[in-house]
Amino acid sequence: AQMKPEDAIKNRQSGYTFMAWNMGKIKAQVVDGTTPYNKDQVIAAANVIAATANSGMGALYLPGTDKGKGWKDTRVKAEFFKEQEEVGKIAKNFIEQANTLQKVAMTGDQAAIKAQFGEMGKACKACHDKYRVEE
Ligand code: ASC
Repeated sequence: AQMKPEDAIKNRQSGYTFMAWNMGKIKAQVVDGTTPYNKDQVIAAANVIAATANSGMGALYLPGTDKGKGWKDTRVKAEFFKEQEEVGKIAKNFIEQANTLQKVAMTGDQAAIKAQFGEMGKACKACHDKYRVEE
């Protein structure tokens, strides 16, 4: 049974929201220093991001999920569905960067985690710049 378009949209948005919350934890601990660094918490956050990135979210971009009930329901541009090759490259890079962050998190090297977090952020931004409707 095919998922309803609105459920696919909800699922993918949940994935991005949960990743963003976990990115925020890493940012606070290793980039901004507003929260004390806790190795286990950063590993846990990196694990969530990597697991979500590897979960096959591409399957949630079903036909009919380009507009939902209107732009208020999804911010993905129509081009995303037409540029499969470019989207695939961006997604693959994001997955690689998330997997690398997970490995680096386990070392506990805060400078290296910060650098890799930045690299992963660039991968997030690559998709936003091309395919996210700005509010
Ligand atoms: C985050 C978040 C994003 C990315 C992006 C990186 O924490 O919510 O969408 O990082 O800002 O450029």
